Amino acid sequence: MGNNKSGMISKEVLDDLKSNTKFSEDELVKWYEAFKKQCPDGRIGKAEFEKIYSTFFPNSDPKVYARHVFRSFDTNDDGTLDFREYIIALHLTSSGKTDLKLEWAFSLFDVDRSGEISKNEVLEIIAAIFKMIPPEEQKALPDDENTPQKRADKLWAYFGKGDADKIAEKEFIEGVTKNDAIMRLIQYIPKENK
Ligand SMILES: [Ca+2]
Repeated sequence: MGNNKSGMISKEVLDDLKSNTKFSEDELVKWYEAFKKQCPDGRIGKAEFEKIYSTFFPNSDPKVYARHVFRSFDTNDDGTLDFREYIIALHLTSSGKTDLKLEWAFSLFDVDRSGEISKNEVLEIIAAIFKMIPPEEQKALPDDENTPQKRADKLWAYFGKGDADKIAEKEFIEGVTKNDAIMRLIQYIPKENK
């Protein structure tokens, strides 16, 4: 991946992105051209990624969340993402419950990559998600979801876990698939993108 000398997006990457994002072929080709202009070596760094992510959330602070999203895709820890990872990182966060999205959501919460998520990891990510919610919208949240701690407690209760328990990937994906309320707790989608 990323070694495309012609400067064109490869068919393999294009097909993959078409089936995993809401983008059309034309849009993806345009995104790719813009990406190559900004990142001629075909890879984007963490700071640049955070900057772009921030433009999608002008009324809140998505930096911490963007950092976690970046980490979840930068699986070899080299501090960069290629075009495919970049597009999926930016847009997997939109609506839907595809397998890819749920596997990714698990990796987002598994901060230390241990293969299980702890309540502390959940709290850390939910706190980052919370920062993306504009203050106006925070005020309108239900009483049992209006702080990161309450949200983490609620999520843990859905899974019937004690504070020291952990959740494995399969259990996490099954839980989220069965319960829409969990999905609502673990993501924030700005109103205009819904
Ligand atoms: Ca973990």
